Amino acid sequence: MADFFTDVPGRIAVAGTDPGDGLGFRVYDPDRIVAGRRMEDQLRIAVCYWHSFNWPGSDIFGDGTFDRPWLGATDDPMAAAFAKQDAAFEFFQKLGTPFYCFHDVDMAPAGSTLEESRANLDVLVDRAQEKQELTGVRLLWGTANAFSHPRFAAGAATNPNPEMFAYAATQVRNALRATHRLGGENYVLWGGREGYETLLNTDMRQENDHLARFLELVADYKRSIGFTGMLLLEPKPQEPTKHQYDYDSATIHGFLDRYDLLDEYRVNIEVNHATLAGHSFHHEVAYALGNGLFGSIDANRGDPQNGWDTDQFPNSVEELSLGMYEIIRSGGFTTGGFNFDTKLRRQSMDRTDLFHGHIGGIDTLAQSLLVAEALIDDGVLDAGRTARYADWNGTLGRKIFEETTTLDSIADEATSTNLDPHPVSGRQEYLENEVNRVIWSTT
Ligand SMILES: [Mn+2]
Repeated sequence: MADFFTDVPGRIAVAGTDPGDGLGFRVYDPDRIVAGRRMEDQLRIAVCYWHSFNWPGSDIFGDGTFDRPWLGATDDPMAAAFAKQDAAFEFFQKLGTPFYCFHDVDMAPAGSTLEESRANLDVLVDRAQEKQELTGVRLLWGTANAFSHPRFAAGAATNPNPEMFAYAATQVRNALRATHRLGGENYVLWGGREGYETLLNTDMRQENDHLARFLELVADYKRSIGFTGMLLLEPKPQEPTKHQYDYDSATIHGFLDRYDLLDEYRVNIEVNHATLAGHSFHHEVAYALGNGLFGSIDANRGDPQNGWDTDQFPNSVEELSLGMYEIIRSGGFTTGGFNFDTKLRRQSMDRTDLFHGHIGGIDTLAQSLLVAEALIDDGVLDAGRTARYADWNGTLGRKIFEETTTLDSIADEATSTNLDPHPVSGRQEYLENEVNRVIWSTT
């Protein structure tokens, strides 16, 4: 097929060779060594299939605005899927990033039966396999869409009807198998409609039991086919349901612990979902890292002035640097990476807008990575935290954790020594200034 992105003749230039038309990276340089690894291997950037090639630019008030000729232009859904796949791989290759991600129904059209859907997916997976070999582009993760079709209005794994559970299980079985065939490094389960609108019709405990059973079956299946990638759950607090069961990383942590699934799953944290949950991205990353749950990232941000999931391209070094700092100081990604689950704004209808969005977002991540390295080398945050907790290495701090210590023995000693501790400054403003010093001086 002829090129679709005709205004971009070849590979986007890396930093230092910017052609000056905005279609070149200003910071991203795959081979630059940052914190001991190539920048490309630290960031592990992935482009998503769905918002970039499947979504027509529609919103709840209006139809699609984007130039996506494979959507609805032909009566043959397989021919359309081929055209979409050609454009997607052309984009991946021209952008020059190493990974992509997909849902089953993004890549292949759903058939009229489960068997037809599976067969369609198999054909597109064969084709994707050839394109991966040809281009060197790899699969960061696959997933199944068990939320768009009306059958999933009341959820998939948590649907009151076990037939919906079985339908979704079949989709996940097929998508996980496809991910395995394509050498995917992770498999993601976003809760989609796993949540509830009203307790008037919902048994929350039963629905949670069903979700856990689903996740247990998926983990067993993963082992049975020898898939060694990571299984990831994606926290999101609201939307589409009012109460999503996978609210945030801490909620998922408690859920996995309760159902003895902690060894099987980690989290895929989205910047926008972190902020919708009332957290910073920094908080969600630090929580996941601190509890052995960290898996992968969706880099898309929200808009600070509204409360929904706008999935915009990242553009704030301030927002991303501290999360990046936590990731890099913990050793960086293993199987995860930064996926661009990002949507263009509806008026961004030029074909090159998809490049501008990704280029700016990737440069923002690249600059944040440089800041993270500089923060680690500078040491101001680590030194401050170490000093703040230093007394826990002293006599009293150690004694509190001794097995013979009781509440009485602590209280007796505190009383007899007339304990009168004095508070010290948390120095937040000083530390914020120190972070800015590093951000402003990083090149
Ligand atoms: Mn989102």
